[in-house]
Parts: sequence; structure tokens; C-alpha cells
Amino acid sequence: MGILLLGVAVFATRYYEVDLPVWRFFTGERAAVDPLTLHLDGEFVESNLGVAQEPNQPVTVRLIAQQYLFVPQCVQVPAGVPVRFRVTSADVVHSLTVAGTNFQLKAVPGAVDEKTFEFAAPGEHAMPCREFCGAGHYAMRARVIVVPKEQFHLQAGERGSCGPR
Ligand SMILES: [Cu+2]
Repeated sequence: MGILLLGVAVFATRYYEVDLPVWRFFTGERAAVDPLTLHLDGEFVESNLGVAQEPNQPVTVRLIAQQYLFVPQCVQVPAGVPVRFRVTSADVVHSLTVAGTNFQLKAVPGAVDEKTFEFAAPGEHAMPCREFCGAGHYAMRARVIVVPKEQFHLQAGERGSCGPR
């Protein structure tokens, strides 16, 4: 009985770590992104991380969350236009937030989460992780620098960041 209850509890609370992998095992559904090869292949390859502005696309920020940092650690985006954030995780579940706003985006291994946010005014915000992810959680934060629209320039194919990768 105790084992059964424990099983139920695990399934009820550990969605990403337990339920999803079990579901994928039985359905043969593949993960959208493989956490083990993230940096090497596909959308989240090292050279594609950071800020992008492609024709007919919103300004897009791609970040990898991992214990205990975001890659890249700083991004620069324009004010007054929608900015699309796409994140995934290389290890456990994290959450990207923007201090002083209600923006929150889960970073989940094996999945890509996306949310669009518009910064009203230029300025600088911390982007802390809000999902307890281990010993270094409280130091896990990226930065976003919001510049006036006119000062934001990225060529097609170029990727922007403003901090060490
Ligand atoms: Cu975290």
C-alpha cells in the first residue's frame, strides 16, 4: 500500500522527470531536443544561441539553462517590440524570469518552451532562475539589457550577446 501511494505521489509531482519519460518510452515519441547533444546540433547549437533577427521573424532570444547558469549570460534586446524567448534545459527543470515583471518561462530538458515579451522601456533587468534547481540555484541569473529600438542592429545570420558564453 505504501509503495502504491509512493508511486502515485511520484507520478503526481514529478511530471518532467518521471511521467514524460515514461510516456515517451511507451509511445515512442521523441524528445524535441536532446539535452545531451544540445550544444552540438540543432537549434540550440552554440553558434545559434543569443539574440537573432531574421527577416519576417520577431527578435528571438535563444537560451540554454543549465546548473547553474544561462547561456549566454547576457542578451541585448530592443524596447517596444515583441521579443520571442525560446529556452530549453541541458539538465534539470529551470525557470527564466525577468526581475520586476511577471515574465516566467520554464526551461525543461527535452522540450523547447517559448514566450513573447515586450519591454516597455530601455533599461537593465536581472533574469534569475525561479525554479529551485540545486545548490547553486540562488546564483543562477542572466541579464537583459534593453536598448532603444533605433540602437538595436543585428544582421541576418548574426547572433548577439553581451556577456561571456
Ligand atoms: Cu536553475
